[in-house]
Amino acid sequence: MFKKILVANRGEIAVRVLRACREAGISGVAVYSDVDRAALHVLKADEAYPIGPAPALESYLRMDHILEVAKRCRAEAIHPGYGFLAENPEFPEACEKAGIVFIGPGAQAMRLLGNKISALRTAREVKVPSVPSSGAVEDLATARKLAKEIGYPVMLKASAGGGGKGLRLVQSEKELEQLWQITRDEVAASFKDPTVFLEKYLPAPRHIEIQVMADQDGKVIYFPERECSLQRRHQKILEESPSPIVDPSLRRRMGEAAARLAKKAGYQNAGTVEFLVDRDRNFYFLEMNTRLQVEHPVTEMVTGVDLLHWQIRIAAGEKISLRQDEIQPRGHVLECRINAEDPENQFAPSPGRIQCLEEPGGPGVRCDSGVYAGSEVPIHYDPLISKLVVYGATREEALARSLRALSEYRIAGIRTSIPFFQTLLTHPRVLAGDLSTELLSEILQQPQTQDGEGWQEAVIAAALMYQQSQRRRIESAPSRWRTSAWDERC
Ligand code: MV4
Repeated sequence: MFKKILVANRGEIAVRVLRACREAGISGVAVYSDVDRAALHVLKADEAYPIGPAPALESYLRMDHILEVAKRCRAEAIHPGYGFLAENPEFPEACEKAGIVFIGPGAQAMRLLGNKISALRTAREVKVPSVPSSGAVEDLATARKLAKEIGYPVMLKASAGGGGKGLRLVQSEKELEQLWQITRDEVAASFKDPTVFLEKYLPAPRHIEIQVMADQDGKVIYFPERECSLQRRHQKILEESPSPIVDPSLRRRMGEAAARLAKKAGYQNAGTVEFLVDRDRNFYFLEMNTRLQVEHPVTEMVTGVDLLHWQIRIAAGEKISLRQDEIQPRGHVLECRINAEDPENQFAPSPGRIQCLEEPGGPGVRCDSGVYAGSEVPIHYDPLISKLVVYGATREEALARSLRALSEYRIAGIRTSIPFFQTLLTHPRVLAGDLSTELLSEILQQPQTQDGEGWQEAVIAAALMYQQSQRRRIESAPSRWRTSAWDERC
């Protein structure tokens, strides 16, 4: 086993990895940019070293600086977290050259799956369903022809895509003509690989993903699904497991499909296979994320498996000793991503010093945080400051507990998305589990819509569990949730 691991990240995920190291008796090394000198991940580490100025390009994205630190402090392995260098195949290559283990997949699998066209091809080879799509499209004439074959509406996508960049819904040939060059230019400016392709558009799907874990022996296991349909600008907001629409048969079919793809790609370590699921519960492969994801605690809490523990052991060459049939969802888990942003001002970033902080606890509550009272939230990075992950025996209990935990959560000095979640978790469609990737923008456009059917029972169940006294407060303005005594002190 490794004696020392360097964490090439910051914030809550760096803290998460450092906790896993401490539990395993491994020394944890933090790296930090100038503005993160006193960040929580630095305080939680056994050693910490500076890697450059605040802009990520000059610090957390500097492979050379990070590898220099790793060599100097004799770290045997590097955990990349998510974002930054996590999905850059040049990083595992550079680690290998430096004789350091990269805790994640190999560069080859990362390249194969990072390219959406080759990932789709690989999926097809192992009979993982996907929506009808084209291969690389070079010019407008070909795009016209292929779009007609697929049938409108279609989506224009970047093969190197991510974060919604170069993603366009195209309703007609006329629109294709208008959008073709704009999209091509945008993709060429955003990615090294300018390739675009077309896909049949699936209206209002759910986004459901499968966590997989593969060891160096080629054993692949899959975990119960996470539903991540509630997103804003391609950023997930709320995640849960199990999905309200997945039954044991669909869970097994999606899991086996994900495991087949991982195996075919020669995948190693933790990864996530994303699917779109339509109203008839057909699932279609979307893409594979070659990293540990933000929402991994949802899977940890619903299965009791420590994913970091296995990531580290697999990277050290250990075989997975878990049996597939041991991995079952138990109860229900919800995760709220708490961002330093102002929900009353179009979710504008809200950096600054955290004056006071009171994180929730109690039954079923796990708060994976990257901040402390007095710490600074820099403007330079992702706005995620913590994840509120809540377990309940049932979905209703998880909802009621999440609302209880949100009501305990106090952060002074910056704006956060906490009040927004208090509204979101009482929305009829959310209470009913009637989710889609388009729901959040519908809610934001018209906050009090009450459409959708069959939600009444769930509303009543969750609301009753949450107590009558809280009900009035849920319906009132979010800003009224603070106690004045606490506010005065902070
Ligand atoms: C789609 C789709 C509908 N049909 N592809 C968005 C991000 C990128 N990873 C793929 N995305 C989508 N691809 C087809 N053929 C709808 C989306 C989509 C979406 C997917 C998952 C989660 C949130 C989303 C929000 C808008 C659109």
